[in-house]
Amino acid sequence: MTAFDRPRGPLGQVAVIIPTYNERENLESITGRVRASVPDADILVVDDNSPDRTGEIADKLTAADPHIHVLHRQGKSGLGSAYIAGFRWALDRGYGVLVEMDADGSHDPAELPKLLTALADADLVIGSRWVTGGTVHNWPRSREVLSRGANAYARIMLGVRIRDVTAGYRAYRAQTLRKICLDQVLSQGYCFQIDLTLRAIRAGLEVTEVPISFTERTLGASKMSRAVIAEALWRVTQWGAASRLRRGRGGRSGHCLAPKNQQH
Ligand SMILES: Nc1nc2c(ncn2[C@@H]2O[C@H](COP(=O)(O)OP(=O)(O)OP(=O)(O)O)[C@@H](O)[C@H]2O)c(=O)[nH]1
Ligand SMILES: [Mg+2]
Repeated sequence: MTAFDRPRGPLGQVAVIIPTYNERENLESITGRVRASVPDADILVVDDNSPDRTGEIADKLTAADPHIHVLHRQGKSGLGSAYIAGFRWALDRGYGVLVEMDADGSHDPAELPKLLTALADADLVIGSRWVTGGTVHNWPRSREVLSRGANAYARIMLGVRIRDVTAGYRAYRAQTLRKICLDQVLSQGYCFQIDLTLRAIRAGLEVTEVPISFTERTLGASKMSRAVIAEALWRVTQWGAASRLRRGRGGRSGHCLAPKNQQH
């Protein structure tokens, strides 16, 4: 039986995790759009004490709607650690599906039902810009080159078939996150997405891409930086070299092998 044929249980309750750092212009709109698109889903905002007081807006939304929750953290600790904190919150409360979504409107909540439908036959669904049917709006040529280049490099170095391994619009089954050793994940920026994809693939899980329409933010500032790019480049190179070395020695990937803590 292949991973694809393996029967999977019902999806269960959905938690949409939205990390925020200085997203006050965007938060109310994105939560409203999620609520309209998938009314049964709950939302968890993970705010890192945003100086623009996004956290206060999250508190107001939480007070007005029992489907919206907020996790306040003390200070900016990175996208990866915000998602891990959000995953733990949702896993502890028994949610069956955990969704990653940016606050800036790049990920269209109207496309969430498509991701959830695909999750019926998968362990992780990635909303992909770079499969047939995927589109990107309002990106300068330089961002497209960067994203396509990063994906090509990751595919070659890591030997994965995923077209958009850095994508941040995703739906995980809770069981997937339980299997992939979250406590070992140290990656932060785009690399966090690559790291979790690689762990899912190496755990023998089914990872599927569905095309999405991605739109660059119109409000607020990007948190993308040279450090984020450098982290991804460095870690992907390390992981690629380590897996080549393992293959050369006839080693095998085990349940929790990928990517090992000491390789970060
Ligand atoms: N809690 C938390 N959220 C963060 C942090 N860094 C980024 N975010 C949020 O993560 C999401 C993605 O960040 P963006 O700045 O949009 O980064 P990006 O989408 O990779 O880059 P752009 O395409 O330029 O927008 C947004 O909702 C941010 O507010 C952080 O350190 N902590
Ligand atoms: Mg963004």
